Amino acid sequence: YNWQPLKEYKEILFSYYEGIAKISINRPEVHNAFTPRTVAEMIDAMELARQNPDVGVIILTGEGGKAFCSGGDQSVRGHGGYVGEDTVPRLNVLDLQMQIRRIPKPVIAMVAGWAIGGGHVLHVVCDLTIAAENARFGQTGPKVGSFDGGFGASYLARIVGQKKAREIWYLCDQYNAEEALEMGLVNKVVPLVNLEETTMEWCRKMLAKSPLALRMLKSSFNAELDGQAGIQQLAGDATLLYYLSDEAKEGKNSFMEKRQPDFSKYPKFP
Ligand code: 1HA
Repeated sequence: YNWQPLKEYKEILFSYYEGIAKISINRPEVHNAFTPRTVAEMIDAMELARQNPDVGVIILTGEGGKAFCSGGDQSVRGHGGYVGEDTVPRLNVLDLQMQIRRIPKPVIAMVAGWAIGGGHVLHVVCDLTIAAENARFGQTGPKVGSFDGGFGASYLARIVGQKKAREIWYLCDQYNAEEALEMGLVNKVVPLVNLEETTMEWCRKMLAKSPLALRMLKSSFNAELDGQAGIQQLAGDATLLYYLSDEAKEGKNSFMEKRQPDFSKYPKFP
């Protein structure tokens, strides 16, 4: 695939090919562990992918074939969070998780090798996950002195069930691709050599579908778990659709033309 770079970063790669944006963590020497900078770059790229009208689907992945992401870089973990070049401790990966759920385009995790700790949660919050046969999944929080009780716990439990989610967090075991597939944690398992090809095939299938329908489905799937914020997202999409109607336009036009609106011809559906 002829991936075209969209923007240069230090710790990630961000590229584009035929409607698809790819965000790839580029720290293979530490199994793609993230620093505050890695996350800030991913947040920036994700926002650019959201704003880019040519992008319909986003792939989240890691370079090197040995890891998707091994979570927060423990070597920069300090007092109060992961400490960036500015010496300020941060947990900004939580913002990235929100962004992945909020972006009104499907985000698909392409997982080879380790998806561990905060890196595991990143694939969990993606819409879909395609795993290579060498993929390994797990949480490490209680082992390394951390926990993600947000989406990392509650949304994981929605996916694999309460018992399994508690097992994953309490025992910190690692699970292979087959086990992940069995518990509904991933959508498909393929040989490593076919990982990108299969992911691209899934992306193309989604790109051929109605973008508004996919958008409505994503906000609908999110709505219940996200509570008031989820309803806001779904309602925002309803407003978007309403703005496309002549009925809504009559309201705006009447205001601009300084006259009373005439909604009489619009149907009062049963
Ligand atoms: O929990 C949170 C958060 C919660 C709330 C809010 C925000 C959060 C943000 C983040 C996180 C977390 O991510 S906590 C969990 C952090 N991650 C981990 O505990 C995983 C650490 N890594 C491992 O357990 C293992 O590396 C591994 C099971 C993934 C792979 O083992 P393997 O194949 O034996 O490789 P290993 O030799 O351990 O790793 C290769 C190199 O990568 C090593 O460096 P080297 O000795 O060659 O110099 C290793 O130190 C480095 N590395 C791997 N993972 C990390 C890492 N370096 C820093 N941070 C890492 N996470």
